[in-house]
Amino acid sequence: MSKILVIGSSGQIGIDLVLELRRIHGQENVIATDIKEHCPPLIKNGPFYQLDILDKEKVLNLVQEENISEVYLLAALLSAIAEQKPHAAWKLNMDGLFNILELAKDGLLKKIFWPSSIAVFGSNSPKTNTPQHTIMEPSTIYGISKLAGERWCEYYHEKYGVDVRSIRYPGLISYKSKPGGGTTDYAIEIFEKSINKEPFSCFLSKDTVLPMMYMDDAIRATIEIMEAPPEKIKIRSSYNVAGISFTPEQIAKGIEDENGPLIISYNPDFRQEIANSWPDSIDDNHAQNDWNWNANFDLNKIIFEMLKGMS
Ligand code: NAD
Ligand code: AKB
Repeated sequence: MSKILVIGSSGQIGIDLVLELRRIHGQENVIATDIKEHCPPLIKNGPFYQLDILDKEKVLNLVQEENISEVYLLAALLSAIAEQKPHAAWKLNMDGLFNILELAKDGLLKKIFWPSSIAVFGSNSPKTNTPQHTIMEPSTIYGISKLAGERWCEYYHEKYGVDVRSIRYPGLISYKSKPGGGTTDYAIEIFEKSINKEPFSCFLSKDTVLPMMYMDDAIRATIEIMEAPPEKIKIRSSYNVAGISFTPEQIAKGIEDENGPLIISYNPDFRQEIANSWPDSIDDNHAQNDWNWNANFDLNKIIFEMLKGMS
């Protein structure tokens, strides 16, 4: 039986995704891999290997030895870290993708999932209800790498028939694993501070609106796009998907209503400029029409689930 490979499985999305894929396909059929040596306890219930996505030969060997047919490629440097290490980010985000696209082009993989981000948009894109097709001039190295990756995905699909599927995740909110160094990470840290009754210094201004999504919605979107019949996937760059939009002040108020007072100060740093260049909200009509996408979690539901999950 062919198996599923998750690369970058120990990160924020990887843990939740591996758990859900194993629930659907069986523990032994979903192989978790990460450059980090140790398997996170939550995904110790199935196979795990240390793997560097940039080690092309090792990736090829694993794909052949384990009879892999589907890859979820999650290894990347996110927006804030990528600004600190632009060359390393470009190398990982681009070469990692090429290594997997090439395996699919050579007929070794049937299907690939590769995530893009709302970071593909820039200051010249419409800010509200940012459409699927619009001006895209990202100003971060992360956004540039994601936009280039989207173009390569479409190219490999058009030229070589590679079945690659992608969504532009908004900022994701979850508790099973810590976030990996993005601009939207404040919306997770704030829960930790509220639960520990510690003061929270927010690195974005209180009125910064960003598109966000609860992890359960993101995992469902990922699995739904991968399970959709190929003819339904009309966009082979990456689909806009929307959850909800809120500001630091709005989420702080919602958390206080549930968990009591929070001492919060707003101290914007370099991440403010990144956030300012991103949309306020996303129009995901194409995902809704093509493969029936719809988010379930509003802000109140997210706050409830996060406080429950983290306590
Ligand atoms: P993360 O940083 O939490 O996890 C990435 C994982 O990749 C880490 O466990 C890391 O150890 C691993 N990794 C790093 N270099 C590697 C290498 N050379 N080989 C193998 N593994 C390596 O990131 P995440 O939040 O889980 O994001 C996963 C993907 O989703 C990324 O492509 C990211 O751009 C995208 N995305 C995430 C969000 C979000 O809010 N989390 C939003 C939009 C897009
Ligand atoms: C980040 O902030 O870098 C990510 C993203 C929106 O891609 N959460």
